[in-house]
Amino acid sequence: MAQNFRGPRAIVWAVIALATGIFYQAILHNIIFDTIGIGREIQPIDDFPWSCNRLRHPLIEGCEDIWLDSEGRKLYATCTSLDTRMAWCPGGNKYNISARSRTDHIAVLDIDQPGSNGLYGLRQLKIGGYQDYLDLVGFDVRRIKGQLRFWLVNHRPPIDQATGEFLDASVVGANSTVEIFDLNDNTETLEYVKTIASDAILTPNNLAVEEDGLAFVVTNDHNKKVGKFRDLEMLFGGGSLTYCRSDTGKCYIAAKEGFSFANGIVRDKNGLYYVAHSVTGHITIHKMVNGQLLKIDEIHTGYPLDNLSLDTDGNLIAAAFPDPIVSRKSLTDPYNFTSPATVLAVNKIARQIKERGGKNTEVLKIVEDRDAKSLPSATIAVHDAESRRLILAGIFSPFITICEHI
Ligand SMILES: *[C@@H]1O[C@H](CO)[C@@H](O)[C@H](O)[C@H]1NC(C)=O
Ligand SMILES: *[C@@H]1O[C@H](CO)[C@@H](O)[C@H](O)[C@H]1NC(C)=O
Ligand SMILES: CC(=O)N[C@H]1CO[C@H](CO)[C@@H](O)[C@@H]1O
Ligand SMILES: CC(=O)N[C@H]1CO[C@H](CO)[C@@H](O)[C@@H]1O
Repeated sequence: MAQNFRGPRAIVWAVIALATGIFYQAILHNIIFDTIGIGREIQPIDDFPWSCNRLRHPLIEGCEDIWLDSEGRKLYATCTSLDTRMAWCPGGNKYNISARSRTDHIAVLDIDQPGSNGLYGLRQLKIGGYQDYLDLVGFDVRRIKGQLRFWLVNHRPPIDQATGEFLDASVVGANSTVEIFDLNDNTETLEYVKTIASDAILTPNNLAVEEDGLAFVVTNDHNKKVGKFRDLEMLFGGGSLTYCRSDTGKCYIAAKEGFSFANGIVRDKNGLYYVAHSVTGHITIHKMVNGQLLKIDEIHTGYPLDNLSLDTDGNLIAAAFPDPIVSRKSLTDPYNFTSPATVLAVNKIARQIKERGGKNTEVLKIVEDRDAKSLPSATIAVHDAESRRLILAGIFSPFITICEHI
């Protein structure tokens, strides 16, 4: 009998070994070396040619996303109190609706005028024509006929239509929508235009708007709004891209294979979309073909990534976590604990992809802060090509940082 079993058992073990090998290659290797970062050298900030300053004010706490108006020379940021971020953060499985401080707002800074207090005239935009409260995270902006139009991801708490009471968000998830607003520059008021609500806007993290200001693409960081096994998506991947039209309000899922916590997204002038995968550290490049956002190439950065931005010279900037284990600590005690941060750049990304392909694309580390001296626990970095400054913010950071090139 024993003889008889040897054959099948050997096959079973061979299959397990093979599967483990593949798993190791595909996933574990990635987790150990890219996600957790064993053996990665983290450099002190003094190794880099930047002089960095922290800006502290309640209006620039918990800024998830920032957008630089390089023409109007203003910086816009979606911020709220850290207490809110720790209570209500559907992407991070935090669902306590009542613990929100309801202070979400868009902060504005005049980026070329530091002023006597060094806060760049910090203030917040007013909101017009919108009755509800906004729960802000990622956003994008386009200048259309001289006016700035904002697309804001809004993690609305779910509401029972019959009673008007909140539903349990840990059971049904957030009711995430995209809100469109036009900025009235004279009064600094965002005037409500419309809401895009769709089942395809599932777990939105960030979005990128097309040049024409009509179509936009949303990253969903998970496959499901809630659920027992949602965290396993961290290991086995999850997420998708949703394509929407601002005019018709129609949305559909336009790519769903091969994501691992789809996070930041940007679109370049040639119509290519770049998507950051937080867990694997890959940046995938997508092109619209027959209504689907086809993956045409990818770049392996070797770092767990967060949000992306493109500067006016076509350089891609990525905020990365060099030490995710320490980063987790800064999520639970963000006032007292800032995690190390890394900013990566892929210069002239469109040209590099075209000429060398994703595999041979050069990924540069432009600044790193091992000792968390100056940078925030950054989830977004933008580069102002005109003044050669970097601006960094973090969803769980009580300040933002501006770095000048020296
Ligand atoms: C939600 O937050 C409120 C107010 O801070 C608190 O009283 C309550 O216990 C929290 N609920 C849960 C489920 O953590
Ligand atoms: C979600 O928001 C949309 C847009 O305001 C609304 O029509 C819908 O009823 C909301 N659904 C829930 C469950 O809150
Ligand atoms: C704008 C944007 O993509 N923000 C994301 C940055 O990363 C954090 C942490 O992963 C996400 O929660 C944000 O949604
Ligand atoms: C242990 C510690 O330093 N706690 C501090 C963390 O930050 C908060 C808010 O600034 C302080 O009140 C705590 O004392």
